[in-house]
Amino acid sequence: MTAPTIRTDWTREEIAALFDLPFMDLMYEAQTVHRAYHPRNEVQLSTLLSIKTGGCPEDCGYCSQSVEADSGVKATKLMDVRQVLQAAAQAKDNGSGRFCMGAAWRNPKERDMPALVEMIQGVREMGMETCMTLGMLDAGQAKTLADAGLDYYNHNIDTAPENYANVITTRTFEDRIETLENVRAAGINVCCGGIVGLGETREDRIGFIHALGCMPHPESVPINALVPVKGTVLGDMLADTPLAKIDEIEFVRTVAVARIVMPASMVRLSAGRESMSEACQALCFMAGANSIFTGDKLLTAPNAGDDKDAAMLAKLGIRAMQAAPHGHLEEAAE
Ligand code: SAM
Ligand code: DTB
Ligand code: SF4
Repeated sequence: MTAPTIRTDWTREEIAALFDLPFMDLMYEAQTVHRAYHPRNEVQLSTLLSIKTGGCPEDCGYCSQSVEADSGVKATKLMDVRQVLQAAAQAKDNGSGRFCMGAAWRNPKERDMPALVEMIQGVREMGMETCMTLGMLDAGQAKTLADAGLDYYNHNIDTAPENYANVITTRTFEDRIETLENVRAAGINVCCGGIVGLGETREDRIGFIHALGCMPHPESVPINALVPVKGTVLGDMLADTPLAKIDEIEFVRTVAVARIVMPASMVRLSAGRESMSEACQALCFMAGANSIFTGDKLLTAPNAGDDKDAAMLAKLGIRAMQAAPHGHLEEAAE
């Protein structure tokens, strides 16, 4: 297959038509697009660390770390640089190629910047790619992180623009776009995706992929399945309803449509793997997912764990993708 062109002029109708395809046709197309842009049977491994947990002033309805949530997550201060680097060294030993540091902030404060810069420099010196997710960034902060050597910044749009206010009220969809623009302008690779299973409609999922497909495509697109946490607005609202767990076929469809719409991006099967069968994860890889979070913890929620993942990947004949020297997609795909 000649590589499909990268388009940012997708219409909602085109995306709806992809979602409507017979499942096998959708899977076939997604895997065909995947092979035109990415090495087959390879998955990139990232490891997460929460460098500042809980007490977040934002009210994201899915999140255990919001001050609004009664989830039992204890608020902590920003971790010491030394401790962060220890965790990164362990992730590297476990075969991870990228270390993602997350903070439960609306935005970083100026006083936090020197420690963040040291973390980035330290992780890079170990030969791992670096990623951070710290909330909103202004242009100056994005430049400081870029100068320190940050490879990726994660900032999700989470859901369709028209569904955003049902999930988060303390910021707008446009605030998210502004930070993404600052990150891109600073020369940092963009990691941007969202959550499926928030109780959204198919139309919302179409709007979500449409929004991602019509911006400069993020280099990395995390697709999270909601981890329903007791004490969060959405965890409590969906509990004991038919929407408590997203239909697995619909989840796989969303991954496949993301792959077709953003052919060159890395699509990450993110939160929610712990409660997914290996068969469902295998379908996600077939649908074009080519990145996962490894380790036994995400930020606050449990993850599958290194041993379980190593066994699954071996069973599927999937290899760990080698980290690109400077975090650039073109080099990774060669
Ligand atoms: N505070 C920063 C922010 O929101 O940009 C960074 C950390 S935040 C936890 C990163 C992303 O994790 C969110 O945008 C959301 O997509 C995902 N996430 C958070 N809680 C989740 C949950 N319970 N289930 C699935 N995904 C979740
Ligand atoms: C993303 O899209 N998923 C990751 C990462 N970006 C930072 C976070 C998932 C968090 C899952 C819930 C938790 O651990 O609290
Ligand atoms: Fe805060 Fe991020 Fe959680 Fe929202 S998702 S409450 S911004 S930590």
